[in-house]
Amino acid sequence: MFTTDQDFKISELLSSNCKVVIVVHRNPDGDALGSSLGLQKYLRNAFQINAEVIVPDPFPDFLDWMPGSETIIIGNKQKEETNLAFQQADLIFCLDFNHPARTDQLEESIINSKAYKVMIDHHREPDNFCDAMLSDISASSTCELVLRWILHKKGESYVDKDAASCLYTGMMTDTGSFRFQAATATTYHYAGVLIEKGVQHWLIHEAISNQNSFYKLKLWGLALHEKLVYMPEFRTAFIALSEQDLKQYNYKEGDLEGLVNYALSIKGVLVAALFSERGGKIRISFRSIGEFPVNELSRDNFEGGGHLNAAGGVSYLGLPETIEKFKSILPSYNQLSQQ
Ligand SMILES: [Mn+2]
Repeated sequence: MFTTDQDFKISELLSSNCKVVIVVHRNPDGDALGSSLGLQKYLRNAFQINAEVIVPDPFPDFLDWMPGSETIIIGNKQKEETNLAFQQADLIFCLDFNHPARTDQLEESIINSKAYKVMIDHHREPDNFCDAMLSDISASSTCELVLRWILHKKGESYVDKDAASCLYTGMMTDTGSFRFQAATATTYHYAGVLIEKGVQHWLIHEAISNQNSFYKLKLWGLALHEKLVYMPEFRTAFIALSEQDLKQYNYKEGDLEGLVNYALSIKGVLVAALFSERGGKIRISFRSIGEFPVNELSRDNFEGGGHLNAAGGVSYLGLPETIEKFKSILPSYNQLSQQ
């Protein structure tokens, strides 16, 4: 939790009806949007503050049902609104990221702002760029931490159904629908608290999971039928998609979300990766089961990081070269060759 001094400062700012900006990482996901929109609604209910939620780039369509999503400012499209909001801000909440570079072009605005900066996040090794930090890598999600803070402030009565639905979404998406190890007793308890607020959890699961487009399914079909590679000797499976593959099926942001989990679902597989060639680079998603640290694998080899069981990375080599690099590092991980 924040220190007493930090808590006091934040409360003082909020009670003075200050200008608030809430900012999240690029490629905003369910946890980034859920935590920011949940916090936005809570601040409106508890302090009559209309916080501006700013995302560096557009969010996927399957999240556009979220209450408040229509108020979101897209940083790389609405530049004037973005600059104005940062200039006026007295208080900035940095949610679901540990380093300002994860906000791309917004990094400068965050660093240069004179506002009081508050981080709420669950990624490892947080950078020291905020005045107050609620950073806990054992939390399932940033949504869980936002709710923890609200409950600590005895603000539960200001969490209405909309805020609760947003916070539930991030807890759900960051834990693979409450399946991952990161989903603790607290996560389940908080989910219960939110359901008591009126969250229609079955509709949220429906809204997140059953929103496939025809082309997306065709792309997944291609990925699973032709692009899935299984290396039983290293308990590893991966999928690699070229720019051409994505174009062929009318790729839209978010279409690959969750695909890597199919590679991970092969019996006996401990590590899965998805390589996709987009915008002149290779984006990589890693997943693992148990103790295998894909965040370290990504940090050491693919300029990335994240969580023990879920991490991202990037490669500026070509697609075939990137895959060769990935294959070449597998033998150095003893955990993968021991049966
Ligand atoms: Mn998160």
